[in-house]
Amino acid sequence: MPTTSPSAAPAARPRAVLVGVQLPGVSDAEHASDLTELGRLVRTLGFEVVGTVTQRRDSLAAAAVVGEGKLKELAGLTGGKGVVPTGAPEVKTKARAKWAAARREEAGEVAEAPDEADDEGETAGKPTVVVVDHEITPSQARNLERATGAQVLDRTGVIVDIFHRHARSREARLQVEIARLSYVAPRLRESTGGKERQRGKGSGEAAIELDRRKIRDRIAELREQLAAIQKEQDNRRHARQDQLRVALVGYTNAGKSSLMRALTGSQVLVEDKLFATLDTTVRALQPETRPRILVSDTVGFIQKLPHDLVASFRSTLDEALEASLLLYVVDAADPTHEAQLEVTRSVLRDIGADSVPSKVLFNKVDRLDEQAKRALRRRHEGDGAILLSAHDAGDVAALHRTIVSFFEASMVEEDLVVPYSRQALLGDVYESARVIAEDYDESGTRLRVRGLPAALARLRKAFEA
Ligand SMILES: Nc1nc2c(ncn2[C@@H]2O[C@H](COP(=O)(O)OP(=O)(O)OP(=O)(O)O)[C@@H](O)[C@H]2O)c(=O)[nH]1
Ligand SMILES: [Mg+2]
Repeated sequence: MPTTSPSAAPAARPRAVLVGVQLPGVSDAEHASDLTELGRLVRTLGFEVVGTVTQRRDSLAAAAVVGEGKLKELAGLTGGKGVVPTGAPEVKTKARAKWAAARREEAGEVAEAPDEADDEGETAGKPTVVVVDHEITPSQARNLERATGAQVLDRTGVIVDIFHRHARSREARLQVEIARLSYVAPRLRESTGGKERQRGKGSGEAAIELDRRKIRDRIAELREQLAAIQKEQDNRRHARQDQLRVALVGYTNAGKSSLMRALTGSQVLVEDKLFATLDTTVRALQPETRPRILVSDTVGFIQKLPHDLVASFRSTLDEALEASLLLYVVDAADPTHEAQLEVTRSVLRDIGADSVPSKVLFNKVDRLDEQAKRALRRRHEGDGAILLSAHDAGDVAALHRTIVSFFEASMVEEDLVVPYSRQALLGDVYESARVIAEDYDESGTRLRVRGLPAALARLRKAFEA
């Protein structure tokens, strides 16, 4: 067997093969774009995609996702035997052992991508990871692992791992950890099934039960911590309630954070990676307006986002729910952008944010030629959609004006009298509304102000108290 020289090994990234089943009702184009997206997810995890195995089937094969013939083809790539051994002990590979060990680690780091250098020799150069574009059962995963000799991940597993790596804030970390443990727990029992059978009933089973109980306890503990943090954040959000707020929402990698930077001058992370942002950031629109407008950047969406993950990011999305204006950011240069917009709409519908006024922003138009731009403009004529590039200062300034005029339209003008006994509240008035004229008489400071009805109502109440 050829061996790679040690000097070449450290630079090499682990190789992965993608597996997709084209189910009835899924068009060729949809199937292809699903796999393209899976490839981007897998590369975001740091793997190199070296092949794709697809099959048209009525349903996923119960044993190992794909049929026997395809399984052989897949195993040919990874260097496995290509058959599912019935009742035989689990195939032991280094990748598999590492994977299992990491999965069993109660709350530690996620499985590292297998180190290429370790797998030199019989599997040198061969892909060590198989990624299936569907949610698969633990037994399908185990069978695939046995047949291919590779580590097997499904779409959910990949997304959970990306989230785990990208989570920065304490809240995001807690959310991801809960989702990850929920994903791991049911798989734990099955993935160690081979060992269990080998030893017979007894120690193996007890150990797994212990692991699972530990995981359940850990999840409960994390949920408590999360609840405490979220209570704090709810309070903070509540305090921002009657402020002017706009949220950037949309598919992952659409350019939300880039627009956030351009609109607010903040240094939020922008990366050509999926799920670069997992935390909500709130900053004031720049140049600042009176009253000021707050902009929030949010976590991106993706098709087939696992339900657990949606649930764990619920509080992050509450930010969107409470905005007065939602900007749906779309990557116009992505051929599947219409489908991506639909995913965004459906997630927001699910959380009840579809009644919030919104505008669609077709971003990255600098990457479109004139013809494509014209077609896009024609398709969205009259629906109020905006074509722009986050990298174009003129476009960003125009968006700034659009946001300001949206809020202007919902603001009203009123007179407010701030009694002399309440002058300390003047600062609050200047924060929450725009003061057009100021005068003084015996009752107090008389102000002509412009602001959102809710903000003015709150101020008036404060003066009376
Ligand atoms: N050419 C071009 N690239 C853009 C534009 N806007 C964003 N990008 C690039 O698209 C990639 C993703 O941008 P982000 O702003 O991180 O996207 P996001 O929506 O915040 O992504 P997530 O946080 O991963 O959901 C980066 O490489 C950006 O530089 C644009 O208008 N034109
Ligand atoms: Mg982002």
